[in-house]
Amino acid sequence: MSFEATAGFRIYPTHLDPEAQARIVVEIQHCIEGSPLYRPVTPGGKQMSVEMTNLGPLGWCTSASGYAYQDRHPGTGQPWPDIPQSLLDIWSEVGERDVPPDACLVNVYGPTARMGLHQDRDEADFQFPVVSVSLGDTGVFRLGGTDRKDPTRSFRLASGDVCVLRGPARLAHHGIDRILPGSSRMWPGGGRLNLTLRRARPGP
Ligand code: MD3
Ligand code: FE
Repeated sequence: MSFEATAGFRIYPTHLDPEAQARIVVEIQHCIEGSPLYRPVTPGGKQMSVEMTNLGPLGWCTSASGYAYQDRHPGTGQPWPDIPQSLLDIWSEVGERDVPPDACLVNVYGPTARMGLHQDRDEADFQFPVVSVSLGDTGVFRLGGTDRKDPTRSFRLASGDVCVLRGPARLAHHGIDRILPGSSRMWPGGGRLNLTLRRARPGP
């Protein structure tokens, strides 16, 4: 089941049952062992409240020198772990059948973490969708328009929800206002895990 919440923004509520959610949580925990979470610094010099790491050929990184997709973990210097097949399957089912994602950003939110309103525009081709998988505590997600001043709407993203952004929503401003601590026990110790699958490079 899915519905188009607004043009180009499709939500698949509880797309993943609790067993599938738990399997992905374990896979991500294993990935994090070799590719540890870190707290990035924005080009403005502020520490983000969200912890991040990446999977796949390319990872989205922010540092004092700007935003970029990079092929190595900035802390370990190692390539990012592969994107698990479970996530590739979700992408081909709800996102894009013919071209695989080459980047998966892992965001971990503690009880007070948030993500300010921004656009995702570091990818080569905005024709490709973005697929997001939410696990653990519910996130209060805000979606606006292409113009920063456009009106915004708020949606709750709960554990197991998958959403797809394409077309008019692909360059919309968006962010996470807050999470609802204690709303799920899926992420060990509490908190919210968001996995964002993207195609960073041009298609083949
Ligand atoms: C709307 N992450 O990593 S996922 C991000 O929940 C990011 O961690 C949020 O925004 C999170 O950049 C939101 C949902 C999402 C992902 C990509 C989008 C919404 C989007 C791209 C365009 C418009
Ligand atoms: Fe984003």
